[in-house]
Amino acid sequence: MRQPFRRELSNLIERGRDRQLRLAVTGLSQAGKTAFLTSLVNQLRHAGVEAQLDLLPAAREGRLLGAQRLNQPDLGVPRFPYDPGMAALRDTPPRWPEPTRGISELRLQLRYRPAQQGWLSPDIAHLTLDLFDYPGEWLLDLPLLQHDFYSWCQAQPLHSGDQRRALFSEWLAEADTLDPTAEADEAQLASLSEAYAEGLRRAKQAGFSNLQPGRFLLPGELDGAPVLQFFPLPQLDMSKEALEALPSNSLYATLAARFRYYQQQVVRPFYRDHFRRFDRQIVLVDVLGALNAGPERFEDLSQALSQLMHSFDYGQRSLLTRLFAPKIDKLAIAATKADHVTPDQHGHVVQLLEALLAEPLKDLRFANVPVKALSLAAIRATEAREVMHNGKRSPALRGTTLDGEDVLVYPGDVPPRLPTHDFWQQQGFDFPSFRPMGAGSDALTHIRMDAAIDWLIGDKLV
Ligand SMILES: Nc1nc2c(ncn2[C@@H]2O[C@H](COP(=O)(O)OP(=O)(O)OP(=O)(O)O)[C@@H](O)[C@H]2O)c(=O)[nH]1
Ligand SMILES: [Mg+2]
Repeated sequence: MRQPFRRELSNLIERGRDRQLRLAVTGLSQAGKTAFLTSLVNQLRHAGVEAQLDLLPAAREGRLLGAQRLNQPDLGVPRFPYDPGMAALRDTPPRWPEPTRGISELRLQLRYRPAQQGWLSPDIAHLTLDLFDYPGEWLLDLPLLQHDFYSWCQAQPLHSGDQRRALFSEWLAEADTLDPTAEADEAQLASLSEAYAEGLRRAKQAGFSNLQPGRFLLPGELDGAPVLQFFPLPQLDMSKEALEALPSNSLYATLAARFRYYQQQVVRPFYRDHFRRFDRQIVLVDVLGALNAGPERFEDLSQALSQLMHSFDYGQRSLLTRLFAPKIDKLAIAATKADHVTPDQHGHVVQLLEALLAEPLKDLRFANVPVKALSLAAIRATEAREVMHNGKRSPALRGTTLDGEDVLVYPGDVPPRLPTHDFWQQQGFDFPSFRPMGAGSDALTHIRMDAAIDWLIGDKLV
């Protein structure tokens, strides 16, 4: 194809696609996805008026006129509960939006004035943003698609870490003695599956992240269905070939068949319908929460995220992939809830996030995908203050705890690298959970939502 013609065609396609962007908001349970989406809609809806979006040039220059919600493409999927979320935030006292129990979708149309006015360019242009929300627990299942039953069993951290092992102790005591060649006993499978699910629930409660299968934690319409009656086998002393040659009524073959069914009938459709076609991505990580929770859970989060990032297609878009196989060509990684630490610590939070995601970041660099790391608070719950301590000014945070107590705290220093043994020994980091700051009818107050929005969609608003 001749060069000028090719460029022209590419521009045309780019302009066509530009009007629509699918943004993946990725994060494990409680990472802050719903808060991010609620704030995103709120900021963009207030963009033309009182939202504080100075780091987003289109808003700063007064070209971003606002956003409205459109009917989403898939009428079978519930709408993202923006209004209930805002109602909770505007309540007295303000409350956080509810944890997510199922999938919901959202289509936003942004109106803006293009930066450069030519005789062919329109006065007003539109960008449609497709977003969706889901329970973080279900996201944990995406890495399961890369496995067969044998490799899945081996990939589960069943014996690693004292705290984790203790949470699964009842299940492990029986599962460790199972003979994969024995005939499957339905009653035993049902009770062991329930014990495994109970272990996962306890581990989630204790702050662990790397928990599969995710539907065991939040079954939705699958509650009680036999497809959820399986678990990994902790002791596999035989070769894969020998195990796979076992008769279909053996324990191994029965569990493997249920695993396959779960993978193909539950996880694959979820992936196919919602996770395949994205243009941009923001990965939200509750780094500070993990720091608060201790070394074992911190390491567990790092592993869960590394596995997860293999589930997405990254790479520069070519003419063909733009049309037929969209890839994520730009992403942001964000440490959420940055208002849990004083502003002087924000730089360290970003460095720590980069250290936590070191492995996936290497792969992304190799694929030449631009990545920006930042810390943000989608919905602020604290204000930065200064206090006099021993005659010196020190930074502090003022907020209201979930129990309604007004407090002034210094949560501690954030290490700029993966925490050392000494850091964990000193237990140097602690903070309470805060109530969100009330919003009234104004835009929600945030930290660096504008920087995140600019990185993710700013280039489409020129
Ligand atoms: N201080 C502060 N807390 C936040 C912020 N965003 C979220 N949180 C807290 O984190 C909790 C979880 O946030 P959600 O947005 O519900 O998390 P999620 O990723 O949607 O979680 P699931 O729906 O369970 O997957 C909230 O209930 C708040 O307590 C923030 O910007 N600042
Ligand atoms: Mg949610």
